[in-house]
Amino acid sequence: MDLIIKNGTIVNSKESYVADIAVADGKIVSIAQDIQPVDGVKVVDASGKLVLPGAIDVHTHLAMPFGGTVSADGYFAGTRAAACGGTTTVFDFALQDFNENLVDTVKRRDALASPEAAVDYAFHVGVKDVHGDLLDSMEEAVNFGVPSFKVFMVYDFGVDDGVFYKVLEKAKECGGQISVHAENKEIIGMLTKRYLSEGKTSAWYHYKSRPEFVEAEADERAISWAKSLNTSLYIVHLANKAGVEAVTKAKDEGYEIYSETCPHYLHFTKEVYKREDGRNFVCSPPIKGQESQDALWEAIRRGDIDTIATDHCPFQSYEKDWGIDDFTKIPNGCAAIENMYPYMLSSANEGKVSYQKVVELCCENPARIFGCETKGFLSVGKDADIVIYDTKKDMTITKEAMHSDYDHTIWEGVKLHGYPIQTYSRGRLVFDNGDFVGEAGWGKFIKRVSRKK
Ligand code: DUC
Ligand code: ZN
Ligand code: ZN
Repeated sequence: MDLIIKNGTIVNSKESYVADIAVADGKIVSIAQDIQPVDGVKVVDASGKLVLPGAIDVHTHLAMPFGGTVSADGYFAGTRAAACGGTTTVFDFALQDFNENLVDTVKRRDALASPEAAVDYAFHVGVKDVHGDLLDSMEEAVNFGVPSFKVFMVYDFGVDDGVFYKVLEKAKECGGQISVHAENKEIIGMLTKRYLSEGKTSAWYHYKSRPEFVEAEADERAISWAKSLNTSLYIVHLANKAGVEAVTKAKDEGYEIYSETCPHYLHFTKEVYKREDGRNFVCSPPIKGQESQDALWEAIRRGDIDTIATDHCPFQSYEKDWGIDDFTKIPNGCAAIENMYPYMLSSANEGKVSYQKVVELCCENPARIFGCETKGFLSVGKDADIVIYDTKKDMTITKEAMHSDYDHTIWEGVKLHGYPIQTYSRGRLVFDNGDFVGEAGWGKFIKRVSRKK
């Protein structure tokens, strides 16, 4: 035995109770009342504190070439910040090159991540080319322990409807889980051209060119294809009310449709795009109106949102400034990797949802949907990815207090009630009272099980 966390309130999605947790060799080996330490075991008193599973952020873009630059957090900075926000597993998107086997895509990105990661990590593969036998390499990726793929309906690396459908069919056959970034590319293109030609170039027109229906229509279309194949589909960063309704309807009809939303859609509204610093909030899909935000919170409470993840993709101020006079030149993306779990837990502390619900959304459901068998739950045999949370510690988010490499954050000044005080990654302390105490290279590549297992 290496570590005992004593007297904390253990929170899983279905129950919470006071007990001790014992850890050996990175695993939880006992959860019981009054576990007695043996010589040399570190004992941490968690009386009055919550003891939570580490969060799993299934949506990040680290060191991502995008928008004419590369996102500001690489694998070390991003996972360091994750650890400091209680996130102990980070999923990144490995985007396929044209003509590249999908296992090679994973290996190419893993060569960057492996020496740098401070917490455990996994990949989804962003698919863009399925010609020849590349489609079959989806099955190779599943067998390699990477059973999840993403298609984009927008961007120059997006796929057309036919390719998306083929990918869905193949995933059904080989046990893959498909995620989709759903927005209507044609309408965005047309509206963008129109606004630019009218001299409407501020960040507000980023929202105006991608309003609610642009996302909803794509959600509905993507869901209808998954339904036609009776296969599963996971909608990333769901941000609009009509899309939520489409997900609810599909779930009610018995289809395996999952949805994820992100903290920025739950906290901010489209009004941020009218601010002088509106460009800093530019991400896609854009943040929507109050009605959509309310619908997201209601869907969380009903169980129609399955996961919270970040879409963490920060850029530096000078890069955001490229779009001062032209919203199309603003690199899309914002920071959140260190804020997701504290923000959701603070929402629980304020009574918006329960702590158990937050653990379900941020830990248990991501582990279940994406096949992380050893993560997301505090029970004997699981990895000792553990967060100690002080419900009484107040925190105001500032760029200085965060642990990323970005130079600004959209979360600046947001007040949280309660905050993580320690994070353990497989039993190793990686965050201690405000400080990162982990190391690059500690994080392991997590191979996962497929839906067909
Ligand atoms: N949206 C963003 O805002 N950034 C990264 C990729 C994406 O889909
Ligand atoms: Zn996206
Ligand atoms: Zn994304």
